[in-house]
Amino acid sequence: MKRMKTSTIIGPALANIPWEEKPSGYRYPVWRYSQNPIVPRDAIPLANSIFNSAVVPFGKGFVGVFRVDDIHRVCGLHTGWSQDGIHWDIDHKPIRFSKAIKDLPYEYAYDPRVVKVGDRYYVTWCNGIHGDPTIGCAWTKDFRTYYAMENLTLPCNRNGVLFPRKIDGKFAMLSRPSDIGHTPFGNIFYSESPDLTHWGKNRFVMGTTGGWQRTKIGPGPAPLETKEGWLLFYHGVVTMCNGMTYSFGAAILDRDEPWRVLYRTRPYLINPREPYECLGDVSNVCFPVGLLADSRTGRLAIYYGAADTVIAVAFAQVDELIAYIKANSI
Ligand code: BMA
Repeated sequence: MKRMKTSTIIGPALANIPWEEKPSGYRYPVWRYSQNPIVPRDAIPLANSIFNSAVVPFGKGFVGVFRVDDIHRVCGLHTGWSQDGIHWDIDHKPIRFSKAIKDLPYEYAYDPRVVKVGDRYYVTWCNGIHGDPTIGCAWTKDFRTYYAMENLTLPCNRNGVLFPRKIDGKFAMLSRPSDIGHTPFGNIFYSESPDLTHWGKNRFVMGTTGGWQRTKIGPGPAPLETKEGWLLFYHGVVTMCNGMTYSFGAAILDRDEPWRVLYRTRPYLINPREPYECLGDVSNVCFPVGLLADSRTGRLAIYYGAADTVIAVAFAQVDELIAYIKANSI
């Protein structure tokens, strides 16, 4: 009897995941979409740049929360809709949070992540309070009404990312404590909460090492559960003579104790080298924040902001990628 190959990804199939085969002869496990960038900087009126945005499957298509910096250079979050995950229709007006929590300051919002936990979608982002960055959070079921929640951390913190399921009965988060500026340091930590308001069990996950991840690192899209552990794409920064260069790699975290790092890439997976990654408002940035996965085929589509200006997509096949991470681990 023919045995079905069991899927490495623990999650639903996604038949309409955006996809393009790897160019023949390409050596590495993550490759760029040939039509990048998929969202130009001025896709909606008054946009200066659209980048660092998160997407999830929704209905027959996809929905996303987009970072839009406007022509006043104020950053905000906008909902976007797509049938194919490539062509996006982004709402012209920023998200307005319903039932905003009284007295909760809300000054700016950027770098959203979106993840479904149970029957709610949670949006987390870098939220300005009293001029300092912290992790904002809201939930929605329809991406039309968003309910604001308490901030998930004290300032200063950026890159708050929720896990797609509870760990040991608690909500779980990765985050990257920081400072108020262009933080010259940064390690990834794990925290748990029974209710998304009260947080504890703060554990160190991983820190800077050498090369492309020498200055700081931060979690990217929500971790993807696989049989081998949580697959986490993360950005890494090296400070060069012309500023910070943002690349990304991936790690595999223990499924039950995600603060334990099983493997982590020594080489980057994607680094700034295409013109749209090297030239823009902030040169040399590849910043992953969105991930789609199809458990049937093992296909992955990774959404990343390029040069803080536009959105690009890269693809990978999960088994090939995990084998590469293991073979090239620190
Ligand atoms: C980080 C954040 C990101 C940005 C990156 C590179 O600190 O501000 O939004 O992509 O810097 O400028």
